[in-house]
Amino acid sequence: MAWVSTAELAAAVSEGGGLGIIGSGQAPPEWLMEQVLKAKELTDKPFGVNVMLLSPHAENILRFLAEEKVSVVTTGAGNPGKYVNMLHDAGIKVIPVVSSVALAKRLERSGVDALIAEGMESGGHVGELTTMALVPQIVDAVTIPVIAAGGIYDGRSMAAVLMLGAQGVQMGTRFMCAAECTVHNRVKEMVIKSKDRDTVVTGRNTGHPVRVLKNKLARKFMELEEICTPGEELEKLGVGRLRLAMVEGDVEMGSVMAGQVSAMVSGIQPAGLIIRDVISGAEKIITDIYNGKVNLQQ
Ligand code: TUI
Repeated sequence: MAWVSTAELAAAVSEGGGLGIIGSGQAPPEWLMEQVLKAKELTDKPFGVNVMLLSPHAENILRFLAEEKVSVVTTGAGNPGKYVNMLHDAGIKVIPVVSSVALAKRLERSGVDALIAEGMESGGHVGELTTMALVPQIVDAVTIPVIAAGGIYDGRSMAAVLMLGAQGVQMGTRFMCAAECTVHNRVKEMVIKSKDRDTVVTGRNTGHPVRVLKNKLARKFMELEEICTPGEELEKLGVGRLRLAMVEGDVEMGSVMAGQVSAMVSGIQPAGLIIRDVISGAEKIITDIYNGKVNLQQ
């Protein structure tokens, strides 16, 4: 959610009853510092920051976050094990995103507070397993709380992952079209127009597969991958493409990272309303089940 989940969206999510997360991606530390200070002005509620561990700025950003004492740090695209003690000493909860059971177990041993199990339905950097298969495997492998991500859009999907043993959900794509989200309007329009098969995973042979909405850039990647272009060349083509889409609004030559539930987003809604819709939808389904309205016996 780098360049998408800025201070405005994170604060609106926290104000709306969720835990807003600022995405830092590959942004320079100065940009993130500004965002954290802005979020503190916009809300008194707890919020967090996601640190993308492949970023050259990851370590500096983590040191800054320890000084600023944000409530929560989530991490993506790597193993944050060596930073856990520093963040805990600052009173920060550490919740890494994982896409495999092996890393989940390793991180539990490092003392992290919870895990986000993210299936390959999600946007951006993806693993190999779907949410449906990954979440119960991680729930069975660890004793710390598991938050499910990837493919969560509404009360139905939230109820489904709670059934799999998750204790909460992380949602990105639906919040791209939150009223408070500062992403470029052309990106919001593209998400709203998208259909079920409009996302694709590119970059598998760079070792960093990412799910994006299909556009000219994605098609270029697919062509180059077809002729086995070396990973380094593809990496070069990808530099700066996320910001180009999300901030500049170039939805043809930029990288429009979004999850498979993009197809379900049909309009702009305030973040607080999105949260209420998801929670009340899940509550209704679960109440119906416990009241016997869903009867599995013949
Ligand atoms: O991180 C994400 N989503 C992202 S990061 C990103 S920017 C990017 N830039 C260059 C190359 C690739 C991506 C866009 N979207 N989501 C969380 C996530 N983390 N999903 C999967 C993982 C993950 C994958 C492997 C976490 C850990 C991991 O293992 C590393 C290890 O050491 O075993």
